[in-house]
Order: sequence, then C-alpha cells, then structure tokens
Amino acid sequence: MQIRDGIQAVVIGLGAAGLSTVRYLVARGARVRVSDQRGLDRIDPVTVAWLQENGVALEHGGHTAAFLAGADMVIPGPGVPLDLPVLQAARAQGLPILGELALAAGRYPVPVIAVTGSNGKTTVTSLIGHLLRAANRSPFVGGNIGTPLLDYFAEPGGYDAAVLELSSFQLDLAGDFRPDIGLLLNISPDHLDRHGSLAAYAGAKMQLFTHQRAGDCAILGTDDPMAAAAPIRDGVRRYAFGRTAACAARIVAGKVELHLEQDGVRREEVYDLGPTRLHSSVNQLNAAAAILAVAQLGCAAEAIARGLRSFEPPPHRMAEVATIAGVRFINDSKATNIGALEAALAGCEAPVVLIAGGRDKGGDYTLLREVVGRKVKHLVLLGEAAGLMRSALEPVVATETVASMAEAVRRAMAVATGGDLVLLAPGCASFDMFSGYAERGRVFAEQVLQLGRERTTNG
Ligand code: UMA
Ligand code: ADP
Repeated sequence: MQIRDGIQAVVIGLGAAGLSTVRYLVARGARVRVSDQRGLDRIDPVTVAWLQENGVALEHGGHTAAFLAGADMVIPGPGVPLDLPVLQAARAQGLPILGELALAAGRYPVPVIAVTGSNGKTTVTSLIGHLLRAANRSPFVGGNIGTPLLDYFAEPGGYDAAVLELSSFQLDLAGDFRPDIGLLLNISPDHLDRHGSLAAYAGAKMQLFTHQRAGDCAILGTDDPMAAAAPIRDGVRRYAFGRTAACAARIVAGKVELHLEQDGVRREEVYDLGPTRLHSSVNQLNAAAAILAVAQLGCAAEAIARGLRSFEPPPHRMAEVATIAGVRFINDSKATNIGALEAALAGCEAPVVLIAGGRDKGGDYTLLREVVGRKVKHLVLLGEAAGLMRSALEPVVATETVASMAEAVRRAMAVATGGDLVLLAPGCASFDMFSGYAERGRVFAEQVLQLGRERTTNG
C-alpha cells in the first residue's frame, strides 16, 4: 500500500514489528502515533527517545479509543489480539485495520518467497535463505522468523529476493499482499485461542494464495490433507512436495527427487539427505519444500547440494542433547502445538518417554491418542495444560505429573531403559513456566547434562 505524505497512522503494540512499522511509516512522511500496553518504565528508553526525536506520540500503559482521533488507518502488531476494544472502536469508526503485510504489499522490488504452515516455517525459511546464499544470491530473510518484514525497506540491502516467514497472525491482515512463490507446509490446530476455530486459522493461512496471479507459483505439502486442498487460482503454477508419486519434489528412501519442467527444460535431480543434518522425517519434508522453491528461482543443482550439506537446523528442534546409560535425550522444545508433537513422535523409531505440557493453546489433545498409544511408553506432564493432557491421554499411556523440568528429567530417566528415547516435545506454549521455548529447551538440556554429570560422579 502506498503511504502518502501526512497520512495519519496509529500503530498498536511497540514490539519488534510495531517499531519497524513506525520507522517505515515515518520514513514515508506519515504522521505516526504508537500505543503500547506496557508502562513507560518497561519500554526501552532509546526507543522512547527516538520516537520523541521523530515526532511520534507514544501512548503507554494501555490503549484508548481517544488516541485514534484523526487517524486514517490503524496498524496492530502481529501479536495484538484483533478483538481488543481499541480495534473494535477503530472498526466502529470505519478505520482501515492493516497489518505489516498490507503495507508491504506490492512494494518489494524483488521476487518474494513467502513460507507459512503450522510447523517447519522457521526451518524452511532459513534453509531457503541458506540455499540462495550458497547459489551466490543475496536474500533478505525476515518476517515471523525474527527480523520484521518491513526492515527490508530500512536500508538499501542490495537484496535480490525476499524470503518471508509468515504467521497466521500476519496473514490475517495481509491486504493485497501476493508472493511470487507461496509455500504452504501443513496445517494442524494452532493458535485456536486467537483464531477461535480451525477453519478461521486455516482461512488466515490461505490468504497466502488469495492475490496470486497467473505465472506465480504455489508450493504445497500434499502429504497434509488441509494443505493439499488449498484453493489455488487459475494460471498459478502448483507444485507438490511429499512422499507420494505425483510430487515434483518427492521423498524416496531419505532422498529428494526433483522432477521439474522449467522454461522448456526438464530438471531431474536427486538430493541425498544422508550426509546432511536434514535427515529426520520432518526435515526431509522441509528440505523437499526448500529445494522446490530455490529451483523455481533458477538455483543450480550443485549449489543446492552444497547448501544442503552445510545447513545447520535452528536449535530446539529435534536436537540431540546427550545419551545417558543408553537413553537418548532429544530437545524439541519448539514443538509448541499438537501437530509438531505428533510429527515428532511419528518420526521416532525407539520407545519414547515423553515430557510434554505447558500453556494450552485451545487444541484437542485426544487427537494425539493414536500416535501416543503407539510410540510412548510413559508420559511425564508439567505446566498448566497437564490436567487437560492427562485426561485426554491417560486412557492410552501411563501418565504422571511433575512440578519442574528438573523433576521431569529425573522421572523420565527413572522409567527409561537403555535404547529408549526421552523426548521433550511439549505440544504447548512455554509462557506458563519460561520466557519462551528457547529457555525451556535450555533448562531441559542443562538438567540432562547435570544428570549425566551426577551419574558419572556417582559411578
Ligand atoms: N502489545 C500491546 N497490546 C496488546 C498486545 C501486545 O501493546 O494487546 C504490545 C506488547 O506490550 C509488546 C508488543 O505489543 O510491546 C508485542 O508485539 P507483538 O506481540 O506483535 O510481537 P513483536 O515483538 O512485534 O514480534 C512479532 C512476532 N510476534 C508475534 O507474532 C506474537 C514475532 O514472532 C516476530 O518474530 C516479530 O514480530 C518480527 O517479525 C514470534 C512469535 O511468537 C516469534 N510468533 C508466533 C509464532 O511463531 O507462533 C506467531
Ligand atoms: P515454525 O516456525 O513453523 O514453528 P520450526 O521450524 O520452528 O517451525 O519447527 C517447529 C516445530 O515443528 C519443531 O518441533 C519441529 O521439530 C517441528 N517441525 C519442523 N518441521 C516440521 C514439519 N514439516 N512438519 C511437522 N513438524 C515439523
């Protein structure tokens, strides 16, 4: 969306994305105000000074409808709930409510590759960026992955592509945004506390494809029924990845086979994931998705193969921590929803002692009964959702509840035997006990290493 000089914009939420939005708008001559629920003492003084210098009014300690007076548009940060009273007031006044994507729509002067899905976004987004760099390209990599997507415009970066990780929150307010390559990995219940229903959540994800036009490209994880059913517009080139025969990037025995017709040239390539760190069952899917995306951008097979070999997956995702007395400990703290937990278990070969629980996100844990019944020998629960998970899963597995991660690790070790796998895959958010999934994963790893040390010392 074009921002004209003097237009009045109110940004709600001064997080990373909100601040980036303020900067973007100020640089384009808008008159900007920003409102945050935090008290002034909890906002970075450097940011407060910058706002002052740039004539940006700051409302802190909550949002009031009065702050909207004279506004032409309201831009909530991605994590700001859309049913907030101030946004209801904005709607009642007929003010447009736009997300960062709506502002960015049509503004990227380079091909945009946008990645969404319930699980695997960060892995795939960073892998696409890595493969492009291996092919001597200079991608901007941002969005939900950490660097706000409007930061692209903050400095002339010399970028030749924009690779964006997009959440359902961002896609909910995407306006006319359209990616040249839209990549949908999978859809399983997540963020239902915000979206209200699986249909509404899936609907937000599908916004990725709403404005695509003939010649654009849609890449779909067709092993997942909801992703396979994504409504793709006529003329958009549709490519599938997964384990079925019809896939353009097909996983066969730990390898990705690429079958692609490109500008009249046939690409038939095989990528062996054996010598890479992408050999887990979910990462095979992620690799297939990323290979399809960069092949679309013309990257050569040799660069792709080299990039796959040097890629380090992001931490706290199925990461090996240690093996103690033959028991392997795996940290999948980033498994913050039911789909990620299900996928983690489905990929485990050995009997699993599962550590799960945390803050509930409104999903249905009975969906896990089949895979838990098949793979888990003992379930250790912690956090706010322990009770809900216990009643959903008790019928299929022996369950106990603990009060801390230290206790969880010790109880898991007590019931595990050599050859078992202790998996931290919470299936929940972490904010009831930790500052985020990374702290939860760190505490788990520390406790495991501590346990290892104690056992060595005690003989
Ligand atoms: N705030 C209010 N009023 C509210 C709610 C929040 O003022 O009612 C304020 C908070 O006080 C805080 C700010 O808003 O100052 C937080 O803003 P935000 O929640 O929009 O988050 P940001 O810090 O801007 O980070 C966002 C993404 N966060 C969310 O979508 C929740 C980050 O994704 C993203 O990396 C960042 O923009 C840069 O693009 C994080 C995330 O957890 C990783 N995403 C969710 C997920 O992956 O599951 C969707
Ligand atoms: P996101 O950014 O979508 O949260 P991540 O790459 O951070 O995705 O991975 C989040 C969780 O999902 C981790 O537990 C990881 O093991 C799991 N995961 C990664 N890729 C997939 C996939 N393709 N399908 C299902 N689960 C996955």
